[in-house]
Amino acid sequence: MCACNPVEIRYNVDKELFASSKLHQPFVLKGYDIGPCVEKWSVKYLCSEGADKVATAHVSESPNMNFIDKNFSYKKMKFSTLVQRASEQVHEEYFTTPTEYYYFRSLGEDVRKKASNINEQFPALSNDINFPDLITDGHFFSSVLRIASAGMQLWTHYDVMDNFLIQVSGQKRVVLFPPTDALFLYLKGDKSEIVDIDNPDLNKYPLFAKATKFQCILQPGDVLFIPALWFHNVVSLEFGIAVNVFWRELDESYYDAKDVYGNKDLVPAARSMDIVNRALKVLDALPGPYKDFYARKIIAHIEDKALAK
Ligand SMILES: O=C(O)CCC(=O)C(=O)O
Repeated sequence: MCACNPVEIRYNVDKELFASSKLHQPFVLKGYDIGPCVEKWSVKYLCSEGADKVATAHVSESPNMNFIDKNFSYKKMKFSTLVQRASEQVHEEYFTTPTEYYYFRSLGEDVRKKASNINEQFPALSNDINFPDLITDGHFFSSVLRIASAGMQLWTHYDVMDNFLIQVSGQKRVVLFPPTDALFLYLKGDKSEIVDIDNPDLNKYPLFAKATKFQCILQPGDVLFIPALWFHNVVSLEFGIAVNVFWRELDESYYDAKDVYGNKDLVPAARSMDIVNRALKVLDALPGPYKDFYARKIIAHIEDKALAK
């Protein structure tokens, strides 16, 4: 049993209230008309609409894909092959052991310079989907097509932008943790080191016991609001298709101009991290116990001066 808090469910969201940031908590928006994609996006339709495209998929023998063991590889294939294979994989919990799990997230035309935009990469598909009418004009950043085979679990991570995750087909479990849990999640960059959040090794990760889990099961047609910096871990309970839309809540100048994924730390945060790393090098000049003592003093100082009270 999961000691989880349910993610709030809403059937209506007031645009002004949303824009005022008063709703900066995850919620599942139900009953929003996301368009004909829910009925139209069958495997056959997707294969025909993206038939000529080449796609790069994450492929793994483990359902629990993660960057810590790097237990997946990137494989290039025809988009239609990817959709076909991803849809055919059966998760062992249900039937038999699959040989491969697939995960696809669309990328921009120039993967290093441009963020994904499904209007450009999948123009025919983009006509079938309505994004929630809640994003402030001019703040849009990217739209990403995501395809996952049954059982696929995506590592716990945060993004620096607000995000609507629009579930088009298949059920999906999403577990979220608030940004204030950052110290309990053993971060490596934007990802948590804890790969198995359902059976965590609490000897290795004792602080994880303090984390606050929020959970929802997305159904086709549901839209999940994932605010910037909220950690999320996603399990596709079935073969699933989703689109997510990222947008910038803050002024553009806060964001790294080279960020095409929406996950590079904000410019002042990245600069602060560089300065901390330089400070740590300075501290290295001290013998062990002195270094430890001053490191603790610095932690106390940061806690006092920078954490929200
Ligand atoms: O649903 C997925 O496949 C992943 C969602 C995700 O990580 C995101 O929306 O940022």
